[in-house]
Amino acid sequence: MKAPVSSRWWLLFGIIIVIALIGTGGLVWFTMGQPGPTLAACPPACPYTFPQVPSVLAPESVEAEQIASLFWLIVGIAGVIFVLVEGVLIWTVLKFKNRPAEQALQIHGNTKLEIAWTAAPAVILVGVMGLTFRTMVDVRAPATSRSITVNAVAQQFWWAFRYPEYTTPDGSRAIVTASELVVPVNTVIEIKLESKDVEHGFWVPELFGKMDAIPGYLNQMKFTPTTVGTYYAGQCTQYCGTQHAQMRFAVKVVTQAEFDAWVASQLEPAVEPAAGSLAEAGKAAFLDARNGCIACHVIDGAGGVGLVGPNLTNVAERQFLAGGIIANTPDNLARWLASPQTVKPGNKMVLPTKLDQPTIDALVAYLETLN
Ligand code: HEC
Ligand SMILES: [Cu+2]
Repeated sequence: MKAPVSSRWWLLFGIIIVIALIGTGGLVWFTMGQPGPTLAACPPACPYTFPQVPSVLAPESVEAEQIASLFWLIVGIAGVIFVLVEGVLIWTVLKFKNRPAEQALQIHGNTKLEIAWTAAPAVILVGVMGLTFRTMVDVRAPATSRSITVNAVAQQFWWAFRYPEYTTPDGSRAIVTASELVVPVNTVIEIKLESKDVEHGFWVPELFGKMDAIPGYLNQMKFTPTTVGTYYAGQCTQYCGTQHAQMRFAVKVVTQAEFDAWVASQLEPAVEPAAGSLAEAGKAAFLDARNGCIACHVIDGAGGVGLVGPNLTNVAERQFLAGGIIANTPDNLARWLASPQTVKPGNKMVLPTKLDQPTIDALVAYLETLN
């Protein structure tokens, strides 16, 4: 004679479930309400907000579409199995539920059943593995249509994008941007992924699967964007140091005509600041070795040798600065130059001296002309 499950146990079970739900919900609500360190200072240094929350379930490229389809197929298979197993379970519970004064039938194993429930999952898993391998091959298949190559270079704590095929007529300079990858729609974008220091991860959920940037090793991947517009949010996905979470980047998908115009404007030589202007003083400050800029940055046509920091040749054309964390406005630029370590603690821009306000104003005026 077996005792039925006591109602006290049901009560305890219910209480645990309710506490778990309230706890999780409360935690999510609490963390969502908390401003991060950058937000606390906002405004004026408001972080850049991407128009769209990243999602693998909103694919906007041929490859992301293939990955999402695979996901839904596996969810479908798992769903059918779930319904079958739970159905049989509920059916058994109801049909064979404990009735008073009844001796249960004693069964010791059933070879056919054992084989069946070992073989069936194995067959299903091998099938899922096959589908996965096929998708992995598909998303990495060599481009059969028009393609462009971009070197994506990761470093603590920002991304550089170099377009080796788009150079000035004399071939002396290729397009280089930071934190912002601009690509034409319906074109295969071949990414050559490198890292300058530690391991980083390259990922835009709407556009392609995750891939690591490994020092000393060239990883390759591709994506074919299908929708014009939005800045898709990218994020470093391998912990790489203090500012890993603020190592963001964006992909902007434009029409071919817009892309051509962008290329042309990126390759134009910098406009020389007018004599006696504030921008001219800024250029002098940039080139002044005491301020350190030229040790880490390059502005084509002006100077600089360093490759530690982003190429600033067309910095005014970018939507945001410092790994996609602050909008590119004159105010934010001034805050950045006044104290890069306050805006992004631990980043690799360490100034040899603190800049005074007139120098900052001049530098901002100069950097704003670089478009
Ligand atoms: C020790 C090297 C170093 C020095 C010196 C330095 N920078 Fe930087 N700079 C960096 C690095 C690294 C970053 C990227 C920081 C990040 O996002 O993590 C950066 C970012 C920037 C940015 C934002 C660019 C972008 O696209 O995100 C600007 C603008 C800038 N620096 C201007 C200057 C100016 C002007 C000076 C001189 C007063 C200067 N920097 C001196 C290393 C340096
Ligand atoms: Cu990183």
